[in-house]
Amino acid sequence: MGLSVIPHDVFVAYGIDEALSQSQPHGSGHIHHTFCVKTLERNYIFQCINQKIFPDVDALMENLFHVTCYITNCSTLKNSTLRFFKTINGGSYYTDCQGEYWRVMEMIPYAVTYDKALSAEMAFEAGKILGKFHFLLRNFPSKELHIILPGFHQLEVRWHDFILAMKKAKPERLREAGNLIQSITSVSIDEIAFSNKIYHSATPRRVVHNDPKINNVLFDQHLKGICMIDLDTVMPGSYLHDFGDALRTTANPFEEDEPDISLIQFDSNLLKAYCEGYLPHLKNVLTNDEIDGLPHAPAHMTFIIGLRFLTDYLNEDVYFRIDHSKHNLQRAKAQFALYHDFVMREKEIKRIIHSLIN
Ligand code: GN1
Ligand code: MG
Repeated sequence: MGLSVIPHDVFVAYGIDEALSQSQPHGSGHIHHTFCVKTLERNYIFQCINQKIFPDVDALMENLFHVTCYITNCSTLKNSTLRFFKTINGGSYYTDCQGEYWRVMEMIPYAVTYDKALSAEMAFEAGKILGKFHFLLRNFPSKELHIILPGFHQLEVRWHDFILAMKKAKPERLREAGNLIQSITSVSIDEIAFSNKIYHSATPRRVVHNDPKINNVLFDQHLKGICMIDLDTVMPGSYLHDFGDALRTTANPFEEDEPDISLIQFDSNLLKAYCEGYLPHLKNVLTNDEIDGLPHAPAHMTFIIGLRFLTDYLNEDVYFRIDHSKHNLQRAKAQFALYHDFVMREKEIKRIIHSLIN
């Protein structure tokens, strides 16, 4: 999908005058094509949905309208969530003449996303926004949500995909990834056990974001958090996945694909600030099982995402958008370096969490 412009009929479907608007590509997501469209009255985000990853667009958009309307109804704050527009025919999305699916949402004025936390204050804000999101959705009727991507964070499923990818991979890709594959195989058993505990034990099913990385938090011009964005993966799941994925990115002062892996370490000030923002909202909601799982959650989610990048490298980059042929391998190496640091310093993480919860 090499998309650089929005087709004319999309503007018509949403009743927006193309001649009086300016559009340009927007954001750094790996999945959809996103544009910012500025008009005289209002600015919009237009998104072309990746159908390979989200084939059931009706279910996806139903979830999005359901969750965003629910949040809007229970929050008194302005911009507490995204606002999607319907087409002039009342549709939740539009299919263009090429068969691509488009959705349109309001662009919140002066709101920005960042790929990294620039300060502890920003990490705190990001934590606060996820905490509020979880808190507002704590009584949402989760059975009413469609399961958009089954087993999304289930490591057994991801590991199975990885084994298949290894079997089918080109020899040079296997060779390039050889050392990394060796280094993760020995720890996979523990991670799969942790994942199974989340999926099969008493850990409650919650309504969670499933992709709460730092660049899915919207900030205002004073770097105050506004709301969570990219709600495609909101599904019943575990707080541990969200907490872990948020720290995978927010506590990491390096890029997700940092090429010099010898530098990669998480920053405990960022991690602490995130927890200070997040935990107060959930203190009385979390079960003991969930609290026990929190210190390992960042390592666990980093392992899962690293494995998905590696699998995609072996599969010749069919899932994540890449900038160069070894991009997914570079991402995987960076994620596993971060994983090892999280594991090595887990006691430090536990101390921070417990100092805030007890
Ligand atoms: C993808 O859509 P985007 O780029 O925010 C992926 C997440 C990964 C992330 C890694 C639906 O997120 O699961 O954590 O890349 N989303 C999907 O940056 O697979
Ligand atoms: Mg996403």
